[in-house]
Amino acid sequence: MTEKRWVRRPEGSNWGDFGPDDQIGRMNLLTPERRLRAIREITHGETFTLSLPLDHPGGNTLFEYRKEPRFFYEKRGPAHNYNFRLSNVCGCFSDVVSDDAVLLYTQYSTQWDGLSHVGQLFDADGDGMVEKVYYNGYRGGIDIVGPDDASEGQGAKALGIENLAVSGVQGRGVLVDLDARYGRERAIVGYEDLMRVLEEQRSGVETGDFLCLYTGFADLILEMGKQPDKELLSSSCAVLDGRDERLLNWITDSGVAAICADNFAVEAYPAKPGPGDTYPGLPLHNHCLFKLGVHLGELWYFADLARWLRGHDRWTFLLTAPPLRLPGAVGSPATPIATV
Ligand code: UVW
Repeated sequence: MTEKRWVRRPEGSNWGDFGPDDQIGRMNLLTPERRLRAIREITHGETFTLSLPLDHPGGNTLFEYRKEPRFFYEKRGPAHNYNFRLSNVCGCFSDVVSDDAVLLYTQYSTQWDGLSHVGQLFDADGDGMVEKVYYNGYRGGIDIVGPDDASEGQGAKALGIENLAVSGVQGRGVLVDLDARYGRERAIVGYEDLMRVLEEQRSGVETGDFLCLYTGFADLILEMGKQPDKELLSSSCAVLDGRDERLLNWITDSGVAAICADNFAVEAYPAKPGPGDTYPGLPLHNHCLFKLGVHLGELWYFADLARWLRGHDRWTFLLTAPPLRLPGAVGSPATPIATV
């Protein structure tokens, strides 16, 4: 077993609790017993896809650097990768074959944020020097590297999304219907608000659950038909208040394995200013990804599932949501499935 990577861990973090080399955080809570409990949620055998088509929202989104998938032609011998005649290989072959080449921004649409997605400038050695640090003390420039770093290769050598893929992302989902409460109105949802909705639903959240927030945002995206109105999107539907300490403490205490929402960032972005001279611009990401190893699902699609659950007066289901097993990726598209 290796030494831990830090001398001081961030206040309120669980670094080291799942071991010094842990790379999946609270997904460790998905034990066989909890999966069996989740499977017992299946009463009708019906499934719902919780993904948008991955070419949505369409065009440039709120995060302009993320672009929609681009298919391109690649040379394949004398022809290219679509409608390739296998007679190019042997004259007697009658087959035509198409292969894809796609430039995919992994966090453009329905996705998982990996634990290497958001870190902090933090003094993990306790020597007064801040460094780029991620969950469990993994370092930017050493474990998560880019073209500006001296180390070879790019991407996440640690905390890559492939760790999540092999961990078996399956457990009990609890849907919180914020859409029913707030509709399209912009609402910054804090602890009290969330508790009120859970209470109205008569829903409880248990250790190892996936907290799924239905706000109606993905429905709005679909209605926009790949012509996203950025102004409208950034002023619509509910988002969590990442500056609400009571909400953050509840996330810690609730034991949720992950939080999944149908909006861009789960939380309000940009968030309200924080205390001090420097503070996290994404306080809920800081709390979840950096401190607790709680993965965040974003731009999921919940409308059909929500309608069914509401009609059956229940809010729980089996959730199966592996990311791509793409080594080194800091996030991944996902096609989550709910089974009821
Ligand atoms: C950000 O960088 C804000 O990303 P996301 O919301 O996808 O986690």
